[in-house]
Amino acid sequence: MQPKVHQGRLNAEGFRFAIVASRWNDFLTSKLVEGALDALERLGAEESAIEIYKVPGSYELPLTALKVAQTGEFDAVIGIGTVIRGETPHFDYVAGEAAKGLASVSMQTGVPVLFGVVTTDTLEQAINRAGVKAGNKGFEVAMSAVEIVNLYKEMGSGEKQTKGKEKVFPHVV
Ligand code: INI
Repeated sequence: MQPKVHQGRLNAEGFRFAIVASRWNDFLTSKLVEGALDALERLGAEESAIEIYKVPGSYELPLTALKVAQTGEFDAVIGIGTVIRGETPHFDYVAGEAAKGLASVSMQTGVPVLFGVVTTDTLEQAINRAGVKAGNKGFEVAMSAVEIVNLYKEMGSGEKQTKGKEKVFPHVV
């Protein structure tokens, strides 16, 4: 069997991206933002097609992402933050609300909202995920954003899907 496979290309040209980034643990979070910008640039996004919104902590990411998504100006919103279990008794609340809230913004608005919040048990694990040694979660999440906007664009422009009914992903058409 060879079923038809749908997957997004890695081409950021023509798309607009918002990064909503927490300032908490900024020495790591700023590395994640740099990683995301690096990926978007390498995949062809224009500098003018990217805007960054900074918020105090990861708890503030969801509502900010909602307001950003509601502007209708962006094809995807990338939430970025760092929450370290060892650093706070609030870990579960902050990390949990950020994850639930960002997912809920996606579902409410139809705009893809990517989860680029590093949640770790230790500072060392967080350092490892911020590309200080290798691998940068910000880079990865931006790649995912580009892939998903391309997938939704393809789905939104499919003839069968649009015939006689409203488009499912109006924000990317
Ligand atoms: N916010 C983070 O993004 N990471 C953390 O590790 C963190 N800690 O440790 O508490 C954190 N707290 C702040 C929180 O996100 C809110 O900004 C604050 O509670 C005000 O609403």
